[in-house]
Amino acid sequence: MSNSRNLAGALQRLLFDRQGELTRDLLRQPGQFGLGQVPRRLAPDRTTTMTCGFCSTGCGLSIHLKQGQALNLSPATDYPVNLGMACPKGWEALTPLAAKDRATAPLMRKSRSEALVETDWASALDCFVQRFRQVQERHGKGSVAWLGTGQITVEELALLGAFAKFGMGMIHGDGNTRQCMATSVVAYKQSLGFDAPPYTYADFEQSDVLVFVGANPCIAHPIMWERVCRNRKQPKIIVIDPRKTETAMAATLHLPLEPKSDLVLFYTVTNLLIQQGLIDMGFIERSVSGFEELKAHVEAFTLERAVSATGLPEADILELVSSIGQGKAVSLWWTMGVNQSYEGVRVAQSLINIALITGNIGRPGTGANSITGQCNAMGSRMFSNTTGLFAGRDFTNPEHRAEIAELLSIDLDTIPSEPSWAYDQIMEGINRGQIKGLWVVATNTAHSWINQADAHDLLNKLEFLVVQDMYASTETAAFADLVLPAAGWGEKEGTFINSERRFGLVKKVSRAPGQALADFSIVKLLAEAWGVGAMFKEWSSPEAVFQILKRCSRGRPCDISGIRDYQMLDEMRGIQWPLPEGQEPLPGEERRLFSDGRFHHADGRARLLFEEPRKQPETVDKNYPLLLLTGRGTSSQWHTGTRTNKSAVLRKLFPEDAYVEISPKDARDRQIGQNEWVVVESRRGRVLARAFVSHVVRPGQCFMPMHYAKVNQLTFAAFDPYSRQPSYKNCAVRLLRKSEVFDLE
Ligand SMILES: Nc1nc2c(c(=O)[nH]1)N[C@H]1C(S)=C(S)[C@@H](COP(=O)(O)OP(=O)(O)OC[C@H]3O[C@@H](n4cnc5c(=O)[nH]c(N)nc54)[C@H](O)[C@@H]3O)O[C@H]1N2
Ligand SMILES: Nc1nc2c(c(=O)[nH]1)N[C@H]1C(S)=C(S)[C@@H](COP(=O)(O)OP(=O)(O)OC[C@H]3O[C@@H](n4cnc5c(=O)[nH]c(N)nc54)[C@H](O)[C@@H]3O)O[C@H]1N2
Ligand code: SF4
Ligand SMILES: [Mo]
Repeated sequence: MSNSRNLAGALQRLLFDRQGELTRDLLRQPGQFGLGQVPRRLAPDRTTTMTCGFCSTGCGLSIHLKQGQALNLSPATDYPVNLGMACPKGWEALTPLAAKDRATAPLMRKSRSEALVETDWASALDCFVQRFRQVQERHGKGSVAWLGTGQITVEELALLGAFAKFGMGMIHGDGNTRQCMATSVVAYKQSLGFDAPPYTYADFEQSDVLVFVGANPCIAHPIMWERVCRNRKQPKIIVIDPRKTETAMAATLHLPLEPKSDLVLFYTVTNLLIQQGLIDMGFIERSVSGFEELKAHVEAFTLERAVSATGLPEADILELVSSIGQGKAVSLWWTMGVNQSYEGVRVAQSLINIALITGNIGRPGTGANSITGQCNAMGSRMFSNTTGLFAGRDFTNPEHRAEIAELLSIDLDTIPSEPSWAYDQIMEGINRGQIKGLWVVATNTAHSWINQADAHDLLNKLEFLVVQDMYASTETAAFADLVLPAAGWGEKEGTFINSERRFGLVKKVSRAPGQALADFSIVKLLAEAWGVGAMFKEWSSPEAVFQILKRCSRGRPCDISGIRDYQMLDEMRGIQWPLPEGQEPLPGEERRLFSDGRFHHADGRARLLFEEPRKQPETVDKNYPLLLLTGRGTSSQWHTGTRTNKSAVLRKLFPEDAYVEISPKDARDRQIGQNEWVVVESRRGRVLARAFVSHVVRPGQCFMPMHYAKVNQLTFAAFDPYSRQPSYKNCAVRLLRKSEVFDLE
């Protein structure tokens, strides 16, 4: 093996860190690894608290250990996020670790026509290096790209991003956070000067008016919703969602607007707030720029126009205006109903504008607040080295590149001067033959990417595809030439950043099965095998990387130089960024941003940004008369189901078969009965689902949860032009009774 000397060196060094011990043993005796070893940091029988590995709420879970191994868990009562609560996924977080289909050894195939066969790590590393090098030699360094995630630790993301770009010479890498948070990132950057969600969860309890736009926290962020329920001010809760979701049912006012009419609605609200003098001129003069331009822009958005575009009653729109205008502490929250749209950035900014002109930012109970999705999407936004350079820097900025070269002691030339392509551009690059090799880490592209008919063809077009996952059974692994078995949450150490910017610790409380390794160890070994181990000498353990990232963050808005180490994070029950050196946090404290009315643009002012609404990319017509919305179905299902489908308890809490919510009227018109199998068809594909007839959706619309594999065979690939986030929430479909369709496979 050509890199054997380097690898031997890596093994020696890895000997000294916890994950390294595991790695070394594995390479000597593939398949021989047992469960005997106790993680060093933990005393054998006790309870330890760590952050949940599903959603971005970032609840603290107390893991009860026996001989150092997790036995079971309960929600931590002293964690400032969840205060003793957890949703079903949190309670069941340990179960997927023991699933039968865990990837326990690397798998490799020589050609696409052959099956994947088990191999050892040494051969797998060699294969990775040889095949990607071949692709780069033939097609250039930039012909290999990676797709990452918001579900591995900050330290793993940073190491992966540094190795891929500075070590392997890749230019393009992106992550599933593009499907999810790109819109918020761009909206905040343009408006506030930095990707800085300003809130803390205490704001849920301190608002007197909460407006949720395209967000269903009862299902997607249940513990955030519990925090809303703890609000003692009898707040007004306004939910703006085409569907009467669980959250809408619990609201004081539900505005079931026509899908994608949000921009017209919020420009109208802005216009009426200005006309009625319900704005904070003092704050605008001190802290905001672009007010006169915004005022002129929204004049055309009259109440009549909003009624016609949204289908909402005039009185409800006026109530929304007066609630926002007269509320003392108003908070505006949004999630995927805003972000996953062809004009998501401008919709998010229309909410930021409203918060700014009414002075609802920087005070308790206020804010223009994007709720994040995955456990570490916020880490991916700041430290994945994909679109942005470490700690919110730009690849195109020569000063930023020079700073990072110095901070990491690497050659300036290794840092690309162009930003990565976005996910869709990488997919398009595969289509054009510019991307020939792809490394997919902790995301399930073949299920979750928009318009699967294309996505599957594209994965097949690649010369070499590596999938690094906890399970070898994912839809994406089925396309892979090489599968690298990864440890999961609970089997490794590091940090996640939650929605309110809180770093929380993840600990190793369970042994990964077979030869599975932490993503951190896998990337370290790959760096050694690639011949760039020296570049990552200082990156010796997750905690060492945390120290490097502290250095990179110093002086930036996300400065964490005041967090001493993991122990401090543990003792403080997580710490929110920023925490510059010299600032001492109080245990369990909650901090929000912008209390001084200064933003991150050079002039300290926030910008009001706006644009004419765009046309929907695919509208309904005679042939495809229903608008399909997609999203989260139940609080016990997580995305593509690789983890939650493994729990018998969770499986009891969600329907086994794919289903489509349709209105009683549409069911009647088509003579479709409750629970009947129907065919949902778009211009791109056909999917079987059970009809769930319910008043949750309005006539003319239907809804499918994203957790069932075929949903994205229907979706239409349209993107926001600024964030390049996919517009998952609108495409045209028709519904047929199964008996009307004969040629289904
Ligand atoms: N149980 C569970 N929880 C999760 C996840 C999970 O898979 N399962 N995933 C996590 C992740 S990564 C994310 S990103 C979040 C997502 O969390 P949410 O965004 O809250 O969930 P979604 O169901 O995707 O979308 C929210 C709502 O947007 C509405 N919507 C659709 N179109 C429009 C529109 O045009 N305008 C408006 N105003 N609303 C619209 C939909 O009807 C839907 O109810 O959830 C996180 N939490
Ligand atoms: N139609 C439609 N499609 C959507 C959405 C929608 O609303 N509608 N929502 C989009 C959104 S917001 C998101 S975030 C995406 C999510 O889409 P994905 O990221 O594809 O979904 P997951 O099922 O979370 O995939 C994570 C993968 O990582 C693996 N994994 C988990 N932990 C680890 C680990 O520690 N290491 C490694 N190496 N692997 C690990 C899991 O087994 C799984 O295969 O879906 C998007 N797709
Ligand atoms: S709300 Fe999110 S973080 Fe909390 S237990 Fe549930 S999945 Fe985990
Ligand atoms: Mo997401």
